[in-house]
Amino acid sequence: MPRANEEIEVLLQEYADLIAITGGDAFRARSYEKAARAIGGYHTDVATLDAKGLKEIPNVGKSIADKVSEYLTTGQIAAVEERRQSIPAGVRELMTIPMLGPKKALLLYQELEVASVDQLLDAIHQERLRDLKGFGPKTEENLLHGIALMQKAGSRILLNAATESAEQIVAALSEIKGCEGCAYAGSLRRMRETIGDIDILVAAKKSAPFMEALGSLPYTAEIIAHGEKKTSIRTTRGLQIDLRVLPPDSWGGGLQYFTGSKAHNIRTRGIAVHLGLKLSEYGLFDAESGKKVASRTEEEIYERLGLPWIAPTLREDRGEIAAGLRGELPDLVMEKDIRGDLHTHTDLTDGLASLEDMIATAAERGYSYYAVTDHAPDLAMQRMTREKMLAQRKEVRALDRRHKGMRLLHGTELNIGPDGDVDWPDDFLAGFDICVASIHSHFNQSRKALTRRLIRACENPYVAIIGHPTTRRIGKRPGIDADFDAVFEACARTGTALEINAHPERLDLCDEDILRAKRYGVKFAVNSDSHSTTHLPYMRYGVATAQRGWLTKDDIINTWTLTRLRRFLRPGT
Ligand code: DGT
Ligand code: CA
Ligand code: CA
Ligand code: ZN
Repeated sequence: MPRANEEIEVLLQEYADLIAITGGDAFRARSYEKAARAIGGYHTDVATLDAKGLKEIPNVGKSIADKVSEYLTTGQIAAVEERRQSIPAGVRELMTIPMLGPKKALLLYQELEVASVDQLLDAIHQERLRDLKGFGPKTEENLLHGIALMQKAGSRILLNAATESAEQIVAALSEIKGCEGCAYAGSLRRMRETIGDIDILVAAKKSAPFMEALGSLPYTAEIIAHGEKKTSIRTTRGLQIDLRVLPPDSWGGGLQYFTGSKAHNIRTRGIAVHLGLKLSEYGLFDAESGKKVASRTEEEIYERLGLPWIAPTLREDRGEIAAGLRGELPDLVMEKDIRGDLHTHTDLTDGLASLEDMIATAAERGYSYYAVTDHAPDLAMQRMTREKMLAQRKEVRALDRRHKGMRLLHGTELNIGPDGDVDWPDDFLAGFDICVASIHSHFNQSRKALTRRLIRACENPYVAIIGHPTTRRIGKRPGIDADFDAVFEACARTGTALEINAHPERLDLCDEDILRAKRYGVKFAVNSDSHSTTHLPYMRYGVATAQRGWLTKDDIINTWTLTRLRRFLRPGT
């Protein structure tokens, strides 16, 4: 079900890790890593490309193109298989611990014969790491934290991976004769940031054809349970899918029940009991006579409970029932309300696509404005200079004249330094249409220092948006420890927007932080932070996260008209 691009990305990344772990050439490891990312983010399915087409992918030369072809014909890459032989699988597992690099993993294996996460935990508790060079008490603490983070993420998968799989399954099952309705429910319909398993519902009179079909999909690895009402499978990627077939007349009841959350359902069932009704997966019934009251649609069911229909993204028992009873549910922002993306990159820094390609793809999305915000020089790897920025601005202005329907903004993503300073002095910042500022280093400063740093960035009159405010990476890196209430207060006071970074690995701010920030009167910007044309559609995950934070159009600056947006970006002009 994933594109070959993603499978190859995973494999080449593993190859890069294995090269690094076996002490191979760091430059070589890096070049595989770059190629992995380039292939993963490439706009065309590599399975459709010939050797020449493969070499047109950035960072892909002959040797890597050959490996890709080999994978496409044989399903594996011999060089990767060979490297796998020389390193126990457990050592590779060590590398998946956030904050543990290949060098340390190899050292642990060679010096202490640690070859699994469990063995590492033992070694930490026995304080055996203390004798190793480069492993202090602080490292132990970081490792324990990293392991906890990894175990918490467990087998939950990211929202985009789950969405892509679920949409393919829904499409396949919808084709089957007798299908009167098909949708995904559960945490995925609520668009939670990670998904435990995918719950698919079908409305049909006969269940067998759907159960059969699920079991024989090309990516089904194992059938966990097979029954008349429910079938569960595990995909080749280890993801569990539960399929339930409902009588068409119970569609609304089933959808409401299996969308959850459990906490929301406990509330709705409570209301039903108060009204002398009973709510189940088959619908709403009179408690005494057992007569059916409503079951065909969710709308009917909520209506009979005295509630308006509640958007799935709100169904987390965070006050949505009370708000619904009062008729005060928020008029949630929708993806179509987004008029533009305000944080994107090109291949001038670490993006994979050219300025022209990014802009052309953005225009296809129907945006009325679009900001290019490449990295500023303090992120040294990016080798940015004033000259490069000014040259890019010229190009942006020229392209702006060519794109009739979409206005282009020239911006940058500044780095918030350890003291809260940013890369360039005011006179140079004044030349940008928009400045996003983000933390990219020194994540482990004290809480006080991190808080002060963010607040100083807000106080910079040229900084309009704080990018990925907590810097977390889901399942990989925790967010920084700052006093965010103080930061939210500063954002409201200085008119600085907080980003809702839509990248599925970030979703930063997260739903709960958004709810908290909104109480301070903060404005938000939902941005894709695209590094490839294939990332622009991530916007939908950012919008879903904004919905989970109860946001309306008015809360989000990139739903505003350009005139209103410009006034926000440059107050007083
Ligand atoms: P997940 O899969 O961990 O990401 O989270 P969900 O919310 O998809 O949970 P899951 O797959 O266990 O169940 C799907 C929905 O079915 C859940 O949101 C509510 C409903 N549900 C499942 N089991 C129960 C239950 O015992 N009681 C109630 N009230 N609802 C349940
Ligand atoms: Ca689920
Ligand atoms: Ca489930
Ligand atoms: Zn960034």
